Amino acid sequence: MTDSLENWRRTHYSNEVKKELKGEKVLLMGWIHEMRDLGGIIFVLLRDRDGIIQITVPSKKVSPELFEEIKKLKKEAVIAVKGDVQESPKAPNGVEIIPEEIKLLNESELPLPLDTTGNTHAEIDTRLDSRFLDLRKFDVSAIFKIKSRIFHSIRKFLNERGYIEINTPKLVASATEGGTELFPITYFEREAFLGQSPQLYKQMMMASGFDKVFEIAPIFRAEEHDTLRHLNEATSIDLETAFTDHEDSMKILEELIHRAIQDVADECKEELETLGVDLKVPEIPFPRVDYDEVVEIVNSKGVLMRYGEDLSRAAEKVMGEVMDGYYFITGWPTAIKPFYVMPGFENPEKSCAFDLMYRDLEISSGAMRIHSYDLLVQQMKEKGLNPASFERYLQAFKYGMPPHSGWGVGAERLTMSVIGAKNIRETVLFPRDRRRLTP
Ligand code: AMO
Repeated sequence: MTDSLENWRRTHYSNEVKKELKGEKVLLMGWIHEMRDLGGIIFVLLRDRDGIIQITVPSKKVSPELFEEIKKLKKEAVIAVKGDVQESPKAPNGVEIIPEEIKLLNESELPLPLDTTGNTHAEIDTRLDSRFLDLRKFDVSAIFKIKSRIFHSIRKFLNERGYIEINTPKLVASATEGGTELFPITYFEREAFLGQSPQLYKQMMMASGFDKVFEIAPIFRAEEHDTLRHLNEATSIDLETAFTDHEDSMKILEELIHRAIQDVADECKEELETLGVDLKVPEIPFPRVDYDEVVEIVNSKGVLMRYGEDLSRAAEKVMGEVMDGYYFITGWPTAIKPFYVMPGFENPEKSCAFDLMYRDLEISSGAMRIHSYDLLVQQMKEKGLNPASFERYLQAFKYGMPPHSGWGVGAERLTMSVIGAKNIRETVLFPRDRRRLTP
């Protein structure tokens, strides 16, 4: 089983083998999904990334050696098969392969720790423990094909708009989103942290003159709570644009979400069908609900929310019942938003910050930022932060910082909203949560 692959090169994925290839020779590679040995005939279901194909082995049509070799194959073994395409109305895709040669590339131990057919229900923890096996199921891999399409679509959209993709450090010296949710690490003889957000870096890039930047990268949050919406390592899609305000940032965000969902609807039809998702492309502009109105709505539904409080879980649920789909919450009190958020121009108590929600789930936060050095230092002090520990960041505000705005979208939460997942862990290959650090 350590033979070379010489003369064994894949010609097709299973879903590419169609009736039009009738009579042609093909070479496929994959895993044994199921074996049905009916004595004189064996049916092998070969699974690859994109589907399942039937290999039909009638004892009368293949050599006795090949028949015996195939008979010995076991579930989830890795094989390559060369053969002829034949029409077969009862087989998946209406075709089957009559094998000429088979190569066993590797065996699989049995029993499997997880059923790969999906016929036996498994709890999420069992599935995550053997995630590579879990990912062999089409309803699981479909999620990641969709997530990949979302990233592709976002990159394409932002490239078209002239955004520059950047990479910023994930080993950092200070907090950005309020000091309690950091993972401390040892950085030689100093203390450092895993980055919670590229916030300070993307803002410094505005002082560089890059004008329009985005980054897709991990963020680390030492959240103690174990919920269906929080991860300790998530993927953030961050964007920052110079010479713009929060209204501009909301506009580009809704256009981007609209485009990503449109692309998924157009290009992931099979995956959506596998997941049973009837995806509706949301209309833009998304509704804007002022924070004051949110407080009123929540209280009117019997859930207590005082002015100046963030949305509790119960408040989010109320909003999710009232607002179906994507909507912005605007006009947040300055007091509960991070130090870099611009206070309102008419009423400084109400900030230039917004959140994008999908029903009861927060997908994104963003704002126009403070670009005045003095105001920024004042806001830091008001939030109990020490400006001295932000010296290198603050420097960028002394030498020509343009007005700017931006946002951060949680890629997993966005994916959840697209596929209707209830648990964020479904949208991460190897989730990091309060209890899970392996695999
Ligand atoms: P915020 O902290 O709201 O804002 O994060 C932005 C978005 O990131 C996602 N997110 C998470 N997803 C899963 N698990 C988590 N623990 C988690 N934490 C955050 C959410 C959230 O809306 N610097 C600002 C953004 C900006 O203003 O540009 C920030 O980090 O979808």
